[in-house]
Amino acid sequence: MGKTIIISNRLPVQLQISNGTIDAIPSVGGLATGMKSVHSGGESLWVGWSGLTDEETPAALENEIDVALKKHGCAKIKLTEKEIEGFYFGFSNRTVWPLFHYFSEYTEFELEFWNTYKAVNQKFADAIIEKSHDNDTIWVHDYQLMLVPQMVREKRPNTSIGFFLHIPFPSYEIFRTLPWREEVLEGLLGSDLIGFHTYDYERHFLSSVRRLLGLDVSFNDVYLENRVIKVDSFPMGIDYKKFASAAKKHDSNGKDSDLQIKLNSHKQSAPGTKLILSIDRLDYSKGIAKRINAFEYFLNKYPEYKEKVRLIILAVPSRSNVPQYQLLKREIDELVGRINGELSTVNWTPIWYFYRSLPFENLIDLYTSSDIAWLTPLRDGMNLVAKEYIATRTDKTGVLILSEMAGSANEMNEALLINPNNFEEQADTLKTAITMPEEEQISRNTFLQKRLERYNVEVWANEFMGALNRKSEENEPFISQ
Ligand code: ADQ
Repeated sequence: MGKTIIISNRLPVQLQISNGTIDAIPSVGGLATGMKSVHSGGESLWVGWSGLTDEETPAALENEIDVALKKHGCAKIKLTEKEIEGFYFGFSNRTVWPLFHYFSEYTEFELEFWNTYKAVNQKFADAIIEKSHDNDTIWVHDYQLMLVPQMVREKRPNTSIGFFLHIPFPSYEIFRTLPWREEVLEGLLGSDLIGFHTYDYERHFLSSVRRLLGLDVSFNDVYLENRVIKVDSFPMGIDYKKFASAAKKHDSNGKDSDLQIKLNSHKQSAPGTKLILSIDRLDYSKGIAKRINAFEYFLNKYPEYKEKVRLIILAVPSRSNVPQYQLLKREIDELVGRINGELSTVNWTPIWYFYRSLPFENLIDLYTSSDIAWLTPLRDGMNLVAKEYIATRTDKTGVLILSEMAGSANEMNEALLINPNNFEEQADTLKTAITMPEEEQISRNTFLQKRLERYNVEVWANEFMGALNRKSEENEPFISQ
């Protein structure tokens, strides 16, 4: 048994350069946490971009950077500004991201983006080929690297390769519009196992494989001449313990953050007021602007809730180099300004809007202080915020309103599920959430918490790896023929 090599666009550490010294700080994101059980001391290697372009990397520090990364089991891929522009901001985020989230009107089909995407995928593949052996297991992550499995397979036909897509795989009717659709499918089919968050994404992928490549597909197997590829769904979980225990500690230690003090004073000054929370990256797929419009619709339909509810919007800056994201930022700024301007009273501002990334402790403050979480993505591969909110509700109260278009809605039937395009339904659902008896909240959340605790992110990673190992063993006889 060889080692495990994980490949993702970004490494699970952030480089910090100050006064000529380098630090690699581990990231706290879900993927980094989930992979802990797979990416463990000395036995595995994580390959990805460090977050610094070649132009930003001081030449004198190259070696030190490599040493700092090595301590975390990481190795970097070097990318120039131009490569990041075409590969990441271009093909990944102006072609694949909008297309796979059903925003056809935002999708740009630029040959130059595609060519850079291919070249950068080849760079990743070359690095893996150089660093791996035949008996290693390779796990490739996400939409930025869809060509890597086939590129590695060409040079390492016997290596076990898994791929996991963190975003939706769209229906055939959407996917077929991509000029390079066959190449993308062939890239993915270099894997032994291809994983998606949901059964629907899996079916969409298989349907595209069958219709565009004419390959034999039976249940969730794709038949190639010399290999059978397994396609399956692995809904990603969260580090349940981390969120639940942070929330417990939060309840018991007396020290409050500034944010928590503000949240407490809000509760004291306006008893009975409900806090409604939404947290997302600032991304058009998350439906933030529609949510704000739906909130205004709700306040007009049920004016008795004016001064009784407050919407907190926490939007994390994201991809601000891409024009659609700049437009969205402006749209949200204007919407919040207009609604607050029109509806605020001396005692009440309907919307609190934060545009920033917050430390983990503050996320917990918000999750634990909010009576309702309202998440309305128009499309979302999974949506981990929904799961994190439920995990922090230590007394089991709280109501989750969740878009049906989020992958997580498949596993969270006890939440109030809504269509984010239906304002009427959302206004009524907000009312239901505000008036939901505590026993009902507790009963719904009891089911949700049990499921999230059981199917946590570590189980997710282990199940994927287990399935990949089984698949590779099954493929061995084909390979040795
Ligand atoms: P994202 O689109 O980034 O992920 P999501 O799954 O909701 O969406 O994860 C966001 C993460 O960022 C959460 O863990 C959350 O705690 C954190 N976060 C949000 N706001 C923050 C803030 N202000 N400060 C600090 N942290 C914040 C992609 C796909 C999703 C899929 C995941 C995992 O788009 O559909 O669920 O990958 O596969």
